[in-house]
Amino acid sequence: MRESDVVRPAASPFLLLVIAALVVGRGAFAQTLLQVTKLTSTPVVSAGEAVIFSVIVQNVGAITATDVLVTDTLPGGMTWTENNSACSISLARFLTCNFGNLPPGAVGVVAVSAVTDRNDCGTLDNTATGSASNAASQQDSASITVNCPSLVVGAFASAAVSRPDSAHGLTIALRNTGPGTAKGVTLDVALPIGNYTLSPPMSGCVFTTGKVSCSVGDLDPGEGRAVGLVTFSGQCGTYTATADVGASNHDDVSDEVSFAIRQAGDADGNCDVHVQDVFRLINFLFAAGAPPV
Ligand SMILES: [Ca+2]
Repeated sequence: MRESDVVRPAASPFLLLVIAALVVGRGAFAQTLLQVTKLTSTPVVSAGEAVIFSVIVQNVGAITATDVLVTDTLPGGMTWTENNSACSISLARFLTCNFGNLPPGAVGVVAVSAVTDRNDCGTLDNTATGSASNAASQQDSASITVNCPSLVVGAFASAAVSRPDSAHGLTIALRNTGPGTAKGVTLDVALPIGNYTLSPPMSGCVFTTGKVSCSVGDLDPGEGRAVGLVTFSGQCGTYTATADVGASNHDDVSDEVSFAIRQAGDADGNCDVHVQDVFRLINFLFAAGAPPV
């Protein structure tokens, strides 16, 4: 075979263009590398407490990152604020930071905070995005758990029926059965009759007409209180006491209890036992009259 018969691979014009573009591109289209880190210093809170996310964008490449931008759609349902003049928040939750040009190693940092409430129970997931005109976008995420309280209340009478000349007791029991602290718990009890005393005594309670109001304070998960009330009424009748419990981070809950104060043998409930009580009982038993109270 003669040498002239050997087919030499010719340098493709296309390949030359690619090489030329790469050489030129090192100057005109050089890329750098961003690193985005999302953090929280408040990974677990109770409803009503503040939550904080931080975003750090760093140029970890070898050349200046240009027009560095951080965007972050923050969890809804609360109003967020930020702490960097390069940043702004629109419509309560849309964070934008223009960090400009970041030389190699430089960082842009912003912290955002908001106050949670009873409607924020659960997990707040959040992802921040960092970008530059000469770097690929990067993302990082963080989560915050918002624990809510769960208040339960029960109203109990010491006896379903008691005598006019004996003490009648009420107990109001309340407990936080949720995973979050109940903040600023209050108890209001509507009291149907007589003058009541707290037994045992309890601070933070104030009596007004027909009512006692107690500032219970915060109740941690599992924590409870029992409030005892005693009255010497003297008035016969059937009564209902209503207990309402609320907190700054919980909806109101209530319970009620009914009890009677009655003389033995007092069929008409007027606190006196007379012959008409006997007739009233007979009338009920044999003539289908109105039932004795
Ligand atoms: Ca009577």
